[in-house]
Amino acid sequence: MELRQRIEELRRVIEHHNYCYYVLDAPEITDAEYDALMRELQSLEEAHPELITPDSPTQRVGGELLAAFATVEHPVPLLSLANAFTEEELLHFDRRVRDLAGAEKVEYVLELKIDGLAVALTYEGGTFVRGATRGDGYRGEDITANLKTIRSLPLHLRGEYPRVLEVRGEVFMPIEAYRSLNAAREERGEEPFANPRNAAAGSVRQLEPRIAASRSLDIFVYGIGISRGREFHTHSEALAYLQGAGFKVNRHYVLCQDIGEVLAAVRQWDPQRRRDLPYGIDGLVVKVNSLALQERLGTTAKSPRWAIAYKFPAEQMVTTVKDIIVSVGRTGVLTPTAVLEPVRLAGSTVGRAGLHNLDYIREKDIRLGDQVIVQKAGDVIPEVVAVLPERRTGKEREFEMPGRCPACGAEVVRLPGEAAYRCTGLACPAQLQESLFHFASRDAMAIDGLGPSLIKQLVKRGLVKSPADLYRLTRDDLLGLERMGEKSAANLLTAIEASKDKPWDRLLFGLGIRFVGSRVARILADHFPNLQALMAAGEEELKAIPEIGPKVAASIRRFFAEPQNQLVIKGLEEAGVNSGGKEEQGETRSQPLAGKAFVLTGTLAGFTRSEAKELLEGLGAQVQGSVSAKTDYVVVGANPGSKLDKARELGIPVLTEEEFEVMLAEWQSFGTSRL
Ligand code: 3BA
Repeated sequence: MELRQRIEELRRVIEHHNYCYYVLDAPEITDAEYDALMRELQSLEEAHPELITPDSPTQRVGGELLAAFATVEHPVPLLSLANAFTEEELLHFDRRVRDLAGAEKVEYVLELKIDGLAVALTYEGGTFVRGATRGDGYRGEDITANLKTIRSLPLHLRGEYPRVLEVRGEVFMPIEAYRSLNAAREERGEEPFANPRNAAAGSVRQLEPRIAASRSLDIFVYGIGISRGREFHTHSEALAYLQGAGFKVNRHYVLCQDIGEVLAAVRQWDPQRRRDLPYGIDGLVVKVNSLALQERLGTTAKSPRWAIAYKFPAEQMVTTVKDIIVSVGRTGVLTPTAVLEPVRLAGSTVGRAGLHNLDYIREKDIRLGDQVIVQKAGDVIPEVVAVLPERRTGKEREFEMPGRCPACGAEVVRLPGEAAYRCTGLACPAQLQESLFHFASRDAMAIDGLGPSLIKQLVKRGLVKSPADLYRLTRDDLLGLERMGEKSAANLLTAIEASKDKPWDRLLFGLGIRFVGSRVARILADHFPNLQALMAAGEEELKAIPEIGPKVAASIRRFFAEPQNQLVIKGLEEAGVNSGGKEEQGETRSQPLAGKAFVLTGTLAGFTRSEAKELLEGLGAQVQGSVSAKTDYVVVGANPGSKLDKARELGIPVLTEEEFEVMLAEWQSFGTSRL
């Protein structure tokens, strides 16, 4: 047989046996037979490396060590799910759906909510080409190499497939694998993972695919984000298709004729049945079955109106408060935390519980040494819900807020009208550490490897006094730190360097301005060409932006008015961190669209949103996050949102993608002909 043919046949056969073993859980051959096939393929590929393709089953393991994950823009955002905590809230959800639909009853699918990590998998021409984390829903990280190590993830779709298919699912670590991983970690003196979800997240985000490969991850898929070349009519049809295409679809989903059937199915999931599953779930998901109705219901800013997560009631345990410790946050606020006698609760070991502030401790009358009821629901921080005063021995002691900051010794004050106590130390290392940690965090500058213990050392040695100092660190600075080898130092410097090119809304979020979360940062970055323009904006101009209220506007002004902050920003810009580019930059180019404001809505087939934005901005236009009287054009893709209605209401010209493309070409040639 021809070599090429044999290789192709081996790949087909191996994939088939992967499917039987990992998806169907019904192997057709022995491990030894499987290994022999794999070895034959490996040796043929070794002898003919030119025939290796990225979709060969040999390529699941052993990708190159990565310096950092690339950012992936989600063409269709991965929205979040609204929550319901009671049956009443489910009934309310159903009433709203029926009202909006004008229907007597609505068909739903009830699914398990797998406690893992949401990912999007892209298949082009039936082949797996890319996988990304959900990230903030709009942008995630490219984790293709690590996802390929999951044997139940098909590298090729079975049967007929759409040209482009983007599938959404949840990567998780089975409970068994989680237990043995933690046992092994503890044996090596490493910190165990707090729960299977963290273990899965930590593994998927390993820069060393070989480590990810050793972590027995698995995946269930539950939805389709994009399908070009095939239409679906119901969610259950999509699930059936995904199953047929070779994916693992969780078998516990049920099609319900109305909300009554949903509630009956929900009641089946008592704590015992939940514990019997070999993987963790943190609730159930109710989804409208008809895709036409889903479309009509649409989405709110954050989540679809056609789906809701039902969270199981929190589990509770009794334990002892051994101590109450105080930590200092980024804004100097002192936060008390209860140190507990560790207890098993809702699938993880709980040793700490958040206590919010002194008022909370007084209100619940929590004392050192008290027996308390702690509760934990899903991934939220455990809390102390009540004290058991009848169990007091008289040895319990009241907690007092320290008068001086535990980190820097500066005076602690309580501002009038605030529940919080704050450290007044301008140079408080705890505040600095927290702001650096936030700056480096995933949704901000995503500097991998810059964790809390490293930041602590950098601050303690005076190497870093502000985020700008991170960009002045040298290899020698790092090599002088504890537990820092050549390789980690090089990786960290690469990660710091790479962070310079992040979109500037991340920098803005990373600065840690009060009330400026990642969403507000994105809105601001859509509105202003760069950080300098934002810094120059007055409070009125800020308030004029839809979604920016007076509190946020005042906080932004206050932050930028502070000379210390201006200095840090100058340092960041001098270090070459992307802050949206200099305004003068455009002056050398022709800018036929200078002064024009655009809004993009819906999914464009030909470009990602950021490509379209870049093109427009390159021509001098401004791309806004929402439609207002100041908008000049609205460009609509597939499934446009309420922005389209708003544009029509205000009589603003609406461009289809084709019209947009034609005009873009004209504008571009206009631009060059003038050069
Ligand atoms: N179904 C998580 N979101 C889910 C598509 C919607 C959705 C989930 C789900 C929004 C699970 C939020 C993040 C995300 C788009 C993923 C599920 C699960 N359905 N079964 C309705 O098992 N954890 N998560 N957004 N895809």
